[in-house]
Amino acid sequence: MNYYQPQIECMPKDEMKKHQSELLIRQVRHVWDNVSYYKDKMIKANVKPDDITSIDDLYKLPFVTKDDLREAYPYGLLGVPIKDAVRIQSTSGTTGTRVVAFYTQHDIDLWDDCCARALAAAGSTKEDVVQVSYGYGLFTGGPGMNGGSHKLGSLTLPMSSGFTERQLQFMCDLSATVLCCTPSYAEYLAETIEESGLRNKIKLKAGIFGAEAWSNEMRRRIEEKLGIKAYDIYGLTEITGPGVSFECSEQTGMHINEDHFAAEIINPDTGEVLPIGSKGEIVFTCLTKQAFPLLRYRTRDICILSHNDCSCGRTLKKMSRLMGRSDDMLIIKGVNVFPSQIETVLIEYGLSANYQLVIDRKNHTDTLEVKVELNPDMFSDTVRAVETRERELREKIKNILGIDAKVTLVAPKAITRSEGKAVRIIDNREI
Ligand code: DLL
Repeated sequence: MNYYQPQIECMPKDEMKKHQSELLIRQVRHVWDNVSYYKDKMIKANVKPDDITSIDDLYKLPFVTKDDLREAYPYGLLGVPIKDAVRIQSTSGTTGTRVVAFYTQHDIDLWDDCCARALAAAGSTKEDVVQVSYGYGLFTGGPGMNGGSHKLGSLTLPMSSGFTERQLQFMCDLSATVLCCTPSYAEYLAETIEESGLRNKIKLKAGIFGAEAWSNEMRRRIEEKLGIKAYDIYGLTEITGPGVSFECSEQTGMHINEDHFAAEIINPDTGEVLPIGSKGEIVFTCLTKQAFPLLRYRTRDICILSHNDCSCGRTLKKMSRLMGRSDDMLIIKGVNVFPSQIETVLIEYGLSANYQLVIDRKNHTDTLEVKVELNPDMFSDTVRAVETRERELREKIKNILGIDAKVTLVAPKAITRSEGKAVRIIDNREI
């Protein structure tokens, strides 16, 4: 059995719009009646539930931001009585703010559905053995993909992250066919499999990797090393967890589960809604969630939305790979630096995505060191050749970002691998 739901995933675009409109009208009423924090925001913005008559009216509603979550912590945005909520999930967030999201059983059922669709789009069926190596517990990765895999009817291995030796033992012994984890952990597992000569013992055919930024080059490397097709999956705790959007076989962006989440792209500086195809911050509205029904949540994630025909037949809008965050901008020596800009320089130069940006402040001046691993085939280079590469990279970074960074090429695997999300920025400045 396959969990593909063509009646929703391939719904004609105008029908989906009508469906979203009905859901939004109901959801705004639910929030107005049950979330006084948001009702106050609506009153301040001079909007009433009756002003929302279709999905085209979404722009009239006020945004919810991380600051709102902080202010309303812990129960201020809860949309149901505590007795009706059955679960929390949480994240520390990139800025250290704790986010606590709530779920009713209905919310968990729809979340499982979203993750099951993601697994099905990657070719999984009930015949598969799905190894879930995202963290379990407060992090949404493990519980989300676990629920999706159950819904699909697949045999599920709830491994959580870490304990790499045990991961590989189960992967081989139980013939896992689908792997779910962060792309950086997938790459680490792939390297370990290669080194331990286990390649012909693994039966993986697909991987569903998300929760952090990764590039197409990294995808190719993982696919090659593991002999699989690697799919991207996106989501965030505030909105539900993994499964907000997922890739299909075309691998040209992630289809959004639009029957549960309405997406908009805005200018992150002005909040203005931008036309489809523009690059900007993606904003989500939960159309069906009961316990944590965020409306117009500003994700800070930068991407592009598209609504072209897809060869897989799905009509759901797609979001591109993330192109950075509007809040991960570093200010180094007064210059705005996005880590993704540096990553692009490194990858275009043919290096791996295993890098770290180390920022220090000495004598009131910021310094940036870019540490990046050499590819194994470059490792035998002479010291002189390595120095030349470092100099070339330094120039490229200076040309693109306008700042002088020390570039240090280190041995393959010298940068500590993470079992969850990769740690790319070490900011030692005391500000
Ligand atoms: O990372 C949920 C998740 C788990 C998604 C497993 C996919 C797989 P949070 O910890 O709340 O939730 O972090 C959410 O992670 O706003 C993005 O900045 C980033 N992120 C998530 N998926 C991707 C992705 C989970 N596919 C934050 N590519 C989001 C790039 C991603 N960044």
